[in-house]
Amino acid sequence: MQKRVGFAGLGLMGSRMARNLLEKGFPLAVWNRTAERCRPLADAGAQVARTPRELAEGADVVVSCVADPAAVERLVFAEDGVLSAARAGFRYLETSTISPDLSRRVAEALRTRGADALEAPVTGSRIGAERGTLLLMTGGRKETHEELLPVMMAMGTKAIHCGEIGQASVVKLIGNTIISFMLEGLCEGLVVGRRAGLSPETILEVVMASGFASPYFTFKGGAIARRDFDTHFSIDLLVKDQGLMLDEAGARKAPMPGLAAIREVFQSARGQGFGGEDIAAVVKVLERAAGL
Ligand code: NA7
Repeated sequence: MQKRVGFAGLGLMGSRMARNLLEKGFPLAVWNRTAERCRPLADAGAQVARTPRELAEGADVVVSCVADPAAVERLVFAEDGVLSAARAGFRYLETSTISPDLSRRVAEALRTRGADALEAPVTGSRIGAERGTLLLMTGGRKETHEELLPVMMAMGTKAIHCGEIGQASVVKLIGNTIISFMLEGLCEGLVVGRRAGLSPETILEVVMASGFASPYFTFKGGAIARRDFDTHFSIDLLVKDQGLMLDEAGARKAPMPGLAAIREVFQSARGQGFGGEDIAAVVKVLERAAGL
C-alpha cells in the first residue's frame, strides 16, 4: 500500500517535488501558506488542505519544504499545526534546510505522540527537483529512513543516511558552505579577470580543463557569462544557511572566518536588492565594488 502523502510548502523546490510524487502515483494532498499556489497541483489531481493539521489528518506522512526555521515553527507547532494531528505511526519528512536544533525539537515532539520524524534536506536545486534527481541526506532512525525510502525516491535518486536526527542538517550546511566558497572564489576571480581584459569563457575553459574542475563552475560560471540570474536557489535562502552554519559553528566552538567574510558579501547583495535572485547574482556586488 502506497503511503498517503501530505505536502507542505509549494515554493520553487516544493512545487516540483510534490508534482513528482503525484506523477509517481502517490495519493497527494497539499498545503501552502499562500493558498493560491496550490492551484496547479489541484488541477493535476491533488487534494487541497486548509490547514497543516487537516493535511496531517489525511496523510500517513507529511513532507515539508518551507523556507526557514520560522516557517517550520509555524507548520509544526502552531495551534493548527502538524503536531496537533500526530498519532502513532504518523511520519514527518523535513526536506527544508533548518537548524539541527529545530530538527531535533520537531522529532522529539512527534515522538512523544508515537509518531516519528526524519530530516532529509536535499541538494540538486530547481533542476534536480523538477527532474526528480535530488540527493537527499537523512538524519533520524534508520528504520524510518528505510520506511520512507519509496517516498524519497519519488523525488530523488539517492538518499544517504548520515546519522541521528540533526546530523543531516549539519551535513547539508557543510554542503552549502562549500557552495558559498566555490561561488565566492569563482566570482572574485571573474571580476579580477574582467578587469585584466579576460573573458569569462577563457577563464572557464581553463578551469574546466584543470584538476580543480567542477560541474558547479560550468553551471554557475555559464549563467554569469550569459548574465542569467533566473533563480535556482535564492541569495536570501543561502544567507539563511550561512547564518545557520555560523550559529552551529559557534555552538561547537569552531571558527569559520572564511564563511563569516563571505556571508557579508552575500548580505550586501540582499541590501542591494538582489535577495530574490539566484546566488550567482552575488557577482554583481563584487563588480560594483570593483567599479565595473
Ligand atoms: P521558496 O521558493 O522561497 O519557497 C518557500 C516556501 O516556504 C513557500 O511555499 C512559502 O510559502 C513557504 N513559507 C515561507 N515562510 C513561511 C511561513 N512563515 N509559514 C509557512 N510557510 C512559509 O524556497 P525553495 O522552494 O527554494 O526552498 C525551500 C527549502 O528547501 C528551503 O529550506 C531551502 O533552503 C531548501 P508562500 O508561498 O510564500 O506563502
